Amino acid sequence: MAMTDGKRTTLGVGMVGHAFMGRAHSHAWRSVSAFFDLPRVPAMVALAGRSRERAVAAADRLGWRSAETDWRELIRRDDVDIIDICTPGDTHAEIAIAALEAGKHVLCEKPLANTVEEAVAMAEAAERARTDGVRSMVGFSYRRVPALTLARKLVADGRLGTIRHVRAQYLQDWIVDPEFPLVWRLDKDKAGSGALGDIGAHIIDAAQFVTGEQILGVSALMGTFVEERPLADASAGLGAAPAGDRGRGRVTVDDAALFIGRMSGGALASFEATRFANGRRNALRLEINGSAGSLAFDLESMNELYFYDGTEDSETAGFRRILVTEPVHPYAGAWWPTGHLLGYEHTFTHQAKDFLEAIGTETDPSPSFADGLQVQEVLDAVTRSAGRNGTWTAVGDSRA
Ligand code: SOE
Repeated sequence: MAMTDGKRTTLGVGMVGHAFMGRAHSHAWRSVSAFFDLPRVPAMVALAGRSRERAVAAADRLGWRSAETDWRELIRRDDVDIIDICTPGDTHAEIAIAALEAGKHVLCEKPLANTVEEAVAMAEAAERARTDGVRSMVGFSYRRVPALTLARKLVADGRLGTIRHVRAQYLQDWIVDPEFPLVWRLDKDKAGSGALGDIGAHIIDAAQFVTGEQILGVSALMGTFVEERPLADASAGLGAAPAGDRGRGRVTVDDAALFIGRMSGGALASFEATRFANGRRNALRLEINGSAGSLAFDLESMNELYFYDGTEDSETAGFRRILVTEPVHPYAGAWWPTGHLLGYEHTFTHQAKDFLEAIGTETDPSPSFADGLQVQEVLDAVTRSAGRNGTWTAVGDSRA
């Protein structure tokens, strides 16, 4: 139930999970109304986590008013209007569908689900709830990097002409050490897949978001370089501490996934998602070449966008660096004076802002669960292609 806080109407948020993503989302809910003028402001009502002790400590530290040990309690509460799902993928479908059926707006971390079947059920539940004004969105937070939002605008404005090539990479190296423990992100039952779903999903979404085109078909290779690792505390995440001596277990997901694809506008695309790019900590890179120009972006320098305008005089033409911190740039004007940089956490604040705005203005937020399902279908096509030595696989034909 929306409540009035001073002049503005608040929306109660209940967040499930409080690890890496829970911390990032908490930061966003805490800061969003201080920087953006919103039709509805969030109230951080309650956080849910399985262990009471950890949930209470996390709620206290991250700024939540209360803690629950069962997500169902969040859904039952009248003071919770939004359910924010920050748990591993194996729980997304159950929580999201229950929340939507209870009339709560839902923000769900990516990838939307662990399987296409789950994603279909979620998209259907979202569509049913939508007719009652209940909103849902999937958390592809990198759409809210100002440089990538600007990249999309430049493509839409025709500054690149016809898109010929998309080159997308998401390079990390946090499990290069074979002694890095077997955290949940390396467990197929929990995570659905490895590098593919966790970071490949981001470049699939980013490439489609920026170009406005969809991936139609793929040929893929996937690999797991380290097949056994020390057992760890199952809830441990990125940067987990050494596991101690609990024995070893099997890695059941991919360490790396590579694929080529054809885009709906005719562009040829390549994608590489890996956790074994030694020295590359968190490099989401996108280069797009069009008939009239090119764009290049690297998340490790996330305030910059490189633009090549092929219509310029060849004497002075060349890639130029746009520092995406001007008031005219997406989201940037709400923060600091020109040239004062933004970071990873701001993308989640922008995501919260866009979601609250959509709820407040009764419009559909983007990316929708249907968009999340489409990315899930690309992930599924990649997995099926890799299982058949790279055989060309159309996206979406598993449901045909
Ligand atoms: C969250 O958006 C996320 O995809 C994490 O799940 C990845 O592990 C991280 O490295 C990028 O962000």
